[in-house]
Amino acid sequence: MANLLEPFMRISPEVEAALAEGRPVVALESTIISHGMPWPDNLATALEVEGVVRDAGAVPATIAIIQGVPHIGMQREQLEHIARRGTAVQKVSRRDLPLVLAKRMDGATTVSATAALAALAGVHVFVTGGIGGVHRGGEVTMDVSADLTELGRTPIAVVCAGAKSILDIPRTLEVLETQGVAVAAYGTDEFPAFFTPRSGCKAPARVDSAEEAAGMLASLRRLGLGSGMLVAVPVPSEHAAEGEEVEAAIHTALQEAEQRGIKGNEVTPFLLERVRSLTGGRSLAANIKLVKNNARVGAAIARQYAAQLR
Ligand code: PSU
Ligand code: MN
Repeated sequence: MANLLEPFMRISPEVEAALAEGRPVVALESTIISHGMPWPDNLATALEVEGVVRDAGAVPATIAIIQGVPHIGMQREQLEHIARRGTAVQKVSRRDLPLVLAKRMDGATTVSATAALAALAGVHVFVTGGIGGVHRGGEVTMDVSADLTELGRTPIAVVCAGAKSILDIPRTLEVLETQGVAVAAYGTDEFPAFFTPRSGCKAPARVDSAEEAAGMLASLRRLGLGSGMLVAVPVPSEHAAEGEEVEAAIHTALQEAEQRGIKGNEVTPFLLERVRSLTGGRSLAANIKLVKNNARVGAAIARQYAAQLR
């Protein structure tokens, strides 16, 4: 019988060294690469985001599963493999981890699976674009992303640009409260809605610096609650997509999803792709810009957090 305690993850030497020395590390997800953006922009963006994290003084740890082995920190060829295969790669949320590992499959990890693996590896700051949430109509379908329950039980700070208005943002905030997730908007009182800084929802809390966000993370870890936090960074105004254009595209995409009976974990990738194509790629440009902005903020939080632990 295989030894159950055998190391089952591969942590890259660069990430391993940073963790051992208490230097800042930032986790990055891979479903955004396989299912969130088209080839070849997805590979270019993944590499650029890693570069932004490095330039800001932290070590990037992109997480994906290669032949059943979770990788914390990826080689360029591995990133390219996931990016090229795109949606042919299995999308992996927390529930999919046992199967994908047991069957030695490749997998692109969502926010939920990435957060779980990052925390196991000892990484506590994680940057992405947008998190999953309660889908519109979720009070009937119960389509609520595992990202929300993950944040309720994993001690990690997820830095994002809020949630897209393909989702029901007020109910997403309600579920985050139920899950005990500390939610703070970064430099604003309003919870941002990905392409635009405005969602019409007040954020439960506000932080005005990376130092303040890191202080929240340190308190959360000290308390040992086991739950996580969300730092929602508004898209910089010069990169905000045209609000009305994106809203119209979202409205059309939601109707199409309904007509075509799109269900389960295919809903989010379907909506993202339709919004991208209906806006003639303008939503993709905004998406890339805001992920890089989140990477800068996340790396600053990771640096402050590492400094506070010293
Ligand atoms: N929202 C985005 N871009 C993305 C995703 C969400 O704006 O790429 C991806 C993330 O990986 C997120 C996942 O964790 O979709 C959520 O999927 P679902 O709604 O099926 O839980
Ligand atoms: Mn879902």
